[in-house]
Amino acid sequence: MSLPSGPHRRHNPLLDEWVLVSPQRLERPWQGQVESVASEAMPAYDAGCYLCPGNGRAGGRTNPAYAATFAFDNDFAALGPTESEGGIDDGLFVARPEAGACRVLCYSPRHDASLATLDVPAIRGVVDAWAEESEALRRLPFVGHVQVFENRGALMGNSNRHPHGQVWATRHVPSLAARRVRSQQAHFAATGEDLLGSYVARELEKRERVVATTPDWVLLVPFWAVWPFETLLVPRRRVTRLAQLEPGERDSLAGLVNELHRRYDGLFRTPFPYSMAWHEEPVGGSGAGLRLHASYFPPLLRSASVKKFLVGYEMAGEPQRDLTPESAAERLRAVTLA
Ligand code: H2U
Repeated sequence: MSLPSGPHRRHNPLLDEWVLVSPQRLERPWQGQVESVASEAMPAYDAGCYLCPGNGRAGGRTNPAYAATFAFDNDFAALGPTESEGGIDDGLFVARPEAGACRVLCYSPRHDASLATLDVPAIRGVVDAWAEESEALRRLPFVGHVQVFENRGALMGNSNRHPHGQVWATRHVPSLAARRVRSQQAHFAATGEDLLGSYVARELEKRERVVATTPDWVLLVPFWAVWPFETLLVPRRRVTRLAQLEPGERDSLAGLVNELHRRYDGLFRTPFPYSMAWHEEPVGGSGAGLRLHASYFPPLLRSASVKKFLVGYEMAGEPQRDLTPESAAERLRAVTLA
């Protein structure tokens, strides 16, 4: 059995949805198109940045003179610890209050740093901060799920280049996270194996979509990728939370995160925009059949300015892509690392 060379649909077993792949629409071969995008010089410190050390934030708060990572409560939090009053449920109109917490996590005091330029020990500090922030929120009595994520670049709605991510905690497990959990639990109930463990083992045999590996981690373009250069980062040992990672696994994750960012930035020679998310087990479950993983969803398609839009057919029907995940993995592997 081989992959169809023409139009076909691929199943995403984590979200139980399909992506339409139309490889024949790529009329021309890859040109490795690189635009000369003026890369604005970035200062190491920006007096106008609300994330730089010592600077003021909304509401009159001031950042400390931090030297590594720094996390704080989002001054414009989407959620608070106290649920609002009220709620309706008459079958068609359903609205329920939600409680939670929102944190902002600065990866470095340097305004001009990125996960591509920070050294591996500094990125290890970011890995530790992801884990610590998540655990601290999980301990709050009203928290049922924690989402570590990052939006990078103006294309993803973030105009502040200071390297940072966010952590949102909610009482309820959000819709997409709940689907990931349900799929993994169903696979485990049916097979006795964890879905991502089995999937990654098969990918390591095939090697078509693997971008890079370490003794502890596998980085690949998933078979069901929607975004052109979407990647999935999976630990070889089954853990369900960042906090369960051993020191060696954290170091090797830091190295691989750095490599991935250098590959992304090198692809179109531009600071690659993306949304990134860690998928940890919800609070209070058994974790059986689940495996920690991270997703990178980058929108760029052909160059620093040509992005993939999820519009029209995709809003109405299902996501569609022309570039195959196999070609995307090949192109990411081919990036020369400076
Ligand atoms: P982005 O990653 O989307 O740029 O988010 C940065 C967050 O920083 C955003 O959620 C918060 C915004 O609410 N913020 C503060 O908490 N304090 C400020 O003074 C400005 C921005």
